[in-house]
Amino acid sequence: MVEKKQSIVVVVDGGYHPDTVKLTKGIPAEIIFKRISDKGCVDTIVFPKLGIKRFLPINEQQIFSINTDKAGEYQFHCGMDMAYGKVIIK
Ligand SMILES: [Cu+2]
Repeated sequence: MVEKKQSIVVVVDGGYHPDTVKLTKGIPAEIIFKRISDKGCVDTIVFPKLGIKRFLPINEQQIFSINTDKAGEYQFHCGMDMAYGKVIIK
């Protein structure tokens, strides 16, 4: 059996690019957030349903491991709830 892993980079520059991350259920996944701009208030990222709130240092990669055992949708947003993205697991 081949060990597979999903790895998606999201660039943060005042918004999220891409703002929708699609993951395949059951395959280990990581999302790498890379903030490249100090525009706006995207220095903090929040995944409300997952209880995650993390600072994104500028020009550094922050890796989030995502549990893909269950299908679902997880919204994420900036520290002030203004910029949005979502993770879809299916
Ligand atoms: Cu904001």
